[in-house]
Amino acid sequence: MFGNLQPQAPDKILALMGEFRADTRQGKIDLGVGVYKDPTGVTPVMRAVKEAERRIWEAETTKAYTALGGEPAYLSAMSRLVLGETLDADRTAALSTVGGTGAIRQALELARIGNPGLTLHVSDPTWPNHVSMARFLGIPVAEYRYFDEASRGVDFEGMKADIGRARAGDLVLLHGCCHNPTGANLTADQWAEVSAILARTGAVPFVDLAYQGFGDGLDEDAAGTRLIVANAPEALVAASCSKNFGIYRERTGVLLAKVEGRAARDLAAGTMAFLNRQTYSFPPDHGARIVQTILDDAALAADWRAELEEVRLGMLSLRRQLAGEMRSLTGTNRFDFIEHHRGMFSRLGATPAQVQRIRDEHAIYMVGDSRLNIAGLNEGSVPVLARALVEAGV
Ligand code: PLP
Ligand code: TYF
Repeated sequence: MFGNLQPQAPDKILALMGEFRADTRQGKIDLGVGVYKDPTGVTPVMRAVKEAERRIWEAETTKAYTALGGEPAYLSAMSRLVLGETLDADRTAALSTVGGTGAIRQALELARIGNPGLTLHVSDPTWPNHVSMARFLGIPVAEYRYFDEASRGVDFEGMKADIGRARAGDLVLLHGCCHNPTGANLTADQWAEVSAILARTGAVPFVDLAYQGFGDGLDEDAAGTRLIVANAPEALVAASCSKNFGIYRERTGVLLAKVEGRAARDLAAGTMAFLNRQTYSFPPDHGARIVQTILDDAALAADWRAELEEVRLGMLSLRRQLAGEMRSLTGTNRFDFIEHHRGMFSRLGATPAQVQRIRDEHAIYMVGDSRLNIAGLNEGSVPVLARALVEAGV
């Protein structure tokens, strides 16, 4: 049996983490994996998370199983964080999942039960796991145009033409904010246009919201998601708490399914809990409890929001500094897109050979497609990166 196993292609981003660790050069810079780092290079535990953990530890009297679909208080707190005022609780089923990835996996499984013939439409490019999970499940994947290599913005005409070809019952995956890997995002008007196209075709929006609070603010980053979910008769949202709560390893996420009414909601919720049972039974509790403790306590929530805002503003300031540095080194505004992109990532548009050269000559690690993690920089390393980019002829 096990003789039949084939080696699996490694995840390039995770492989890069290993290569960076193995590099013994002084002053090496990790701009690879999408994990937030503060200016000292540390991925901190947020203050509110520490405090919530203390309270949980003190109050917790049992480790008995919770609920198959997750704790209702967590589900309701996350539904409100994601959908805000637009939440229609009568029509929204929620599921606690193993991170945002678990929510994506369960969303694909749920959609496939609903429509076994569906195609998943993803942006070109997208987070590699979107494609690999769909393929693993045997779901056909179609790419829609998204990134405009010339402007490093969104090729919106191409995107509209391609998603316009999705059939009724297909899933169209949209990054809610902070597009991974490009950093290029839709404007509010463009979200509205996408929503109208989906309404015309009957394709179902599936929003991956992994960086709420990392772009323009918590509500701002959810605005596109809220609009598209409010306008669609049916929609899926996979939200991750890994980044905005900094609880990566706790594996905390939520799947929201907006459906046609109360009966459909109960049916969807039952099917979603069933999917948890078929995959890993009860979802992990600790991260969900942290998130719920924070969101349901006004003072803790305010402190969390303030710290998240510092993180967001820090990344924006690094974007500005890098764009400015590139302006003065190149004498052009070719790199201003770095300032316009949002979230942790920007795709620079360097060739694989240039990315490799920058790694070899400067020990600066970016993903092969020239995605860089802005949070891997600090004020001191921005000029180092800028010089390396210019030297490599990017
Ligand atoms: N979706 C995107 C676009 C991501 O970048 C990530 C990052 O890890 C995830 C989903 C899933 O995050 P996690 O499963 O760690 O919560
Ligand atoms: O894109 C990233 O870097 C993050 C982290 O298999 C990540 O989303 C990368 C690859 C992976 C899991 C998480």
